Amino acid sequence: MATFKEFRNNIKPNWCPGCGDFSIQAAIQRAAAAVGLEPENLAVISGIGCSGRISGYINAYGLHGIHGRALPIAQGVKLANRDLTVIASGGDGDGFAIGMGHTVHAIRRNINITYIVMDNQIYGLTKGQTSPRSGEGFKTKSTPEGSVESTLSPLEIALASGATFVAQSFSSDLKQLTSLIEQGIQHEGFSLINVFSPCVTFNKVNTYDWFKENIINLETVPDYDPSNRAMAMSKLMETGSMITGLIYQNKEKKSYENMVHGFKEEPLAHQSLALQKSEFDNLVAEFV
Ligand SMILES: Cc1ncc(C[n+]2csc(CCOP(=O)(O)OP(=O)(O)O)c2C)c(N)n1
Ligand code: SF4
Repeated sequence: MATFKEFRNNIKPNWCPGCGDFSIQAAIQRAAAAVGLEPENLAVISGIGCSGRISGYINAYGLHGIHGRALPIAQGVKLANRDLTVIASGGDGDGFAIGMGHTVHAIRRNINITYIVMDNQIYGLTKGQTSPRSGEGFKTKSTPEGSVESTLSPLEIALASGATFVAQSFSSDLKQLTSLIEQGIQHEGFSLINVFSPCVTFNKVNTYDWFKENIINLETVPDYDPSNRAMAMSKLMETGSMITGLIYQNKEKKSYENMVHGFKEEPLAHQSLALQKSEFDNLVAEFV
């Protein structure tokens, strides 16, 4: 059985020292080993951003895709080969700005993949502009007077869109983060895990200390019930989405692959898709 070290490769991440993304890389490697995967069973599909580089830093199948398009690619991979465990990953800009349409529809489609958003509340790669997750009044080069737009609450949107697994964690809490990724992988359906991952270079507001002061771990909330969608929604609204832990899970709903008609047991990736010569000749005959 593979250990987490076997999910490492020899590529040195070029993230800034202290970037929250390092812990997410480690948590994915640990969770993959803990649920018994081998590197050849895992595909990590990412978008574009500092966070998007993660697919190159894990020893598994990987694809560093297009900005905002990690989910369409990841869903395609899973539908073509359901034998693979598929993790999609990217920044809050990637998933909640340009990619938000894909995020909402992937949530309601409920294909069995795990989506890990590395939420630093800023655009890191392009050197520090506001993202939809930036706080109101947040000053950047693109908003020198402070952002006047409302901060997006993607986890509330996820719940309203029929999500079956919603969780949130913090890069500094490797134990909780690893456990949530394990649960996300094992969940049947789409799992969304938003991870507060500080950008130490451009975000001087939402720092490690700021998160430590503002996060409420759901383990400390008496009688919290993650199977209760209304409770999950009200806790998110009450706390400005600052809760961490398993926020909501619906274990009853089947994943897309298990409900859609005509989905064959044999993954598409293993089927013989070549045309017979007679089928090819018939097709050509239609055009000549
Ligand atoms: C279609 C497209 N639009 C814009 C960009 C420029 N761009 C690259 S990364 C990025 C945002 C990065 O922020 P985020 O997704 O939050 O990731 P981070 O770098 O913070 O990890 C943008 C706007 C692009 N590469 N492609
Ligand atoms: S710019 Fe920010 S998000 Fe990008 S690697 Fe550096 S600390 Fe991480």
